[in-house]
Amino acid sequence: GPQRKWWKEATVYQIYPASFKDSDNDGWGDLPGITSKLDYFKYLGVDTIWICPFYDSPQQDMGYDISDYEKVWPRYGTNEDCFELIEKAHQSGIKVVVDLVINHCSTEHKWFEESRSSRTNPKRDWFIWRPPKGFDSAGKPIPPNNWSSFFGGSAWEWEETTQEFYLHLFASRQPDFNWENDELRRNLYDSSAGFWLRHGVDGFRIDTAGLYSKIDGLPDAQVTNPNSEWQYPGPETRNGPRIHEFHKEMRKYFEEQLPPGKEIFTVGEVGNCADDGLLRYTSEAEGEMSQLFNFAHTNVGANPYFRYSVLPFALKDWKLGIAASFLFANRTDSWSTVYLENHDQPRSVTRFGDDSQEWREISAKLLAVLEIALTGTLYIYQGQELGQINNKGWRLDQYDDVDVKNKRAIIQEKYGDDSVQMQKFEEGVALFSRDHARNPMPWSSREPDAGFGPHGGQAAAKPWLAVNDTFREGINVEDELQDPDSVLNFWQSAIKTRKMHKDVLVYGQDFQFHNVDDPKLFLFTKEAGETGSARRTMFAALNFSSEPSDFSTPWPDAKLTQFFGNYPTTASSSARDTLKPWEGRLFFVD
Ligand code: TEU
Repeated sequence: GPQRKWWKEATVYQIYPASFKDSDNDGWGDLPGITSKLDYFKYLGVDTIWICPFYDSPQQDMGYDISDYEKVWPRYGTNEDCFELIEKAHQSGIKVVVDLVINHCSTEHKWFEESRSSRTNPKRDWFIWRPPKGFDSAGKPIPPNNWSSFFGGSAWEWEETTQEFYLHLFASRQPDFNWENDELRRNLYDSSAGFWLRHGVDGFRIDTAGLYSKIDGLPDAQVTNPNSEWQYPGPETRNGPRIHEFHKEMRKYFEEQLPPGKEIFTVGEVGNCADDGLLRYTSEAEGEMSQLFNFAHTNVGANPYFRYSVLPFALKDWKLGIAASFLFANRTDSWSTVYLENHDQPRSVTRFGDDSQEWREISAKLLAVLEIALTGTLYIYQGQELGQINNKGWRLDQYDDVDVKNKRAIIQEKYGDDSVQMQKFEEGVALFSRDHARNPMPWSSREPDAGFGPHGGQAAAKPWLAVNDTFREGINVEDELQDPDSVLNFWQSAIKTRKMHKDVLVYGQDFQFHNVDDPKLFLFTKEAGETGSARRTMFAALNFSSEPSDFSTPWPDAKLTQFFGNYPTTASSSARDTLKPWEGRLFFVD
């Protein structure tokens, strides 16, 4: 089986600093707020935290637009606050992973300010500058190619001063670095990663890890959206010709910074990639990254070219997506991840469970049963452990995300506010907006704004984004701590179970579906150990519907022993039985 490593067994808790805990009453979460909750992580049983970007930034894209890699954004605290957080976390046995955002920086970063100042500046080539293709009849410069930005519109921004465009795959103030430049790469590794490695971090989540090597000549993208002037540059930007070389070089740089004996891990956000590429990125022998996030299962039901157009999907599509996110690593020296939520995804109960009052808790627990049973490093996103759901009934103008704002403006201009297009967009945003994951964390049901800020007589500052109203209906830490049947306490026991049976739950191999076509049931087996007496089989029976469903095991004579589930365990453990609505059970097979 796979080689044992602390970072394979870790349960990682992802923190969105803006929305976790506001310790100084300015309406924004901060690093001291995170430090104040170390006991909460211990209670839940997680052993690693990943903190989204907290570096200096004008916040066009919530800190993914960095103006200084080596400085904490003042609203999040000081560098000393960060060093203290790392030290105290380590004292509590908690590892700290930080975000590495290196496809682009902010236009306010000093390197870009130099680069844009003149065509002959020594840092000109650190970014991707191109002359216009020509000028239109009105004298307007035409971008060098037809690429669209992920956040809408052209991926090129015109600069009057030097009469050239710069490339930005994301927002207009997130210029892409030119990774072809050796000097840029060296400086980038050292500033973005080296600085924090020297201050004791235990790993990196590598942002947009597949996008650094653009294909030569930056050719036009294929037309996938005939309604738009700008096209999504998939093959032109993803997993490009030099990407593996870059990752090897970067990994080598990391190793050089580490004190002897210290082992870090990296998890790359790769999104879309064929299996051989996924293997290469994560193979121990290749020495690139430790593990990656694939989007196969989170992209289900979303149009790959426009995430706010909702597509129908069957349970089978999702099952296959989930398997695609880890099966590539089976019986290899690669490793994978298990996640359903992050700061770019809506709430998993709304998306893959049932967020009605009747089924919310039990379906949230079912998702926990599924996740602890999958092979890979497990990630939980803040609020997921509470069974948080999407914001309900929000108007479009309540969303803060640059992605929603930009695309709304485009639809407004093209079709108007009362158009069918806008109505469809609104429906898509209600399901898929990233802001559903970004509300302040609900700590309490009694305090203003769910206890996000500090208390004790001070008037609470308005949080940067409104809280989700569900904190009044029991979805908050305080109430859930007190309720033994809460989703929070269920997650605590789920994490314990995963650790107790890590041989099969964390490290198990040879995952196999049973009746993969079944529209309600999600049945699979996995194996711990190799062959012979050391081999142990587990069977998972999960009902993704609000009706009771009969299931049978793949083997009529098998004796099953249930070791975990989200309803009280039944005595009967025969090879045929009925699952209650949203019920999940994990068995050993003898
Ligand atoms: O996301 C990169 C990414 O692939 C996004 O296009 C993602 O699919 C999108 O957010 C969905 O709308 C990373 C970060 O996770 C995201 O928060 C940043 O906005 C983005 O990079 C730019 O740094």
